[in-house]
Amino acid sequence: MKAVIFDLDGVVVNTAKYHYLAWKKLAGDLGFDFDIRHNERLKGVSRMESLNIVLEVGGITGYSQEQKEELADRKNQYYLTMIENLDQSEILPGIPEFLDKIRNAGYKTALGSASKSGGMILRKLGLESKFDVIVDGNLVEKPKPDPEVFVKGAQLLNIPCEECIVVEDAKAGVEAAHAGHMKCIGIGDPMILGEAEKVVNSTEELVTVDLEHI
Ligand code: B16
Ligand code: MG
Repeated sequence: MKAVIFDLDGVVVNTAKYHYLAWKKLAGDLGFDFDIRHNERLKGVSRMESLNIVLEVGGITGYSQEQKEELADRKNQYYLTMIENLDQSEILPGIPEFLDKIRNAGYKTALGSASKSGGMILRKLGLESKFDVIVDGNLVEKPKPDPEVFVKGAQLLNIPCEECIVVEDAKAGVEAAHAGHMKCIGIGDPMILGEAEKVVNSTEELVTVDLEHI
């Protein structure tokens, strides 16, 4: 194995809660409650696909493409306001140590995030220099579970996909890794991420994983 490709939201930083709160606020504007129970479905999927899920949960149909774009933009404005003061304190536990450990061991590192704010968030967290390559939602068109975001990372690193390991917290991301012929370490619930080669409970456990035997 030569490289580790990191999802951002839910792996490097807990922005998932701000995505959730921003969608909840939008749902409030539209007159319904978006409950945390439905949030798992939004993880790792694109902004527009997330909007479709939120509208489905609210039983809302009939919006034009233009109206949907306005709603997605509005949610993004809520989200950007919520993450304005994001800083290093929100980096998930063990991530800086894991990055240092694997980089010292010679692995290359990449970000592979569906979020258009991915690069900006890494800068806010002061982690930009820990990644050899940064691929975010601005560089790719096809949302996870399409492997494009990870394959692009491997290409920019100049490393074959088969020698890359993806770290993901979302089912769509595990599927994307496998579609790209990469191995995957899941962070979270084995019931949801069971298809990953290895699942750990939290980011803190990443340093204990033997990357050559997953
Ligand atoms: P944006 P990841 C994903 O980030 C989030 O998990 C998902 O909830 C979000 O809709 C998507 O990015 C797009 O984000 O609206 O900021 O472009 O997990 O791929 O790092
Ligand atoms: Mg994620």
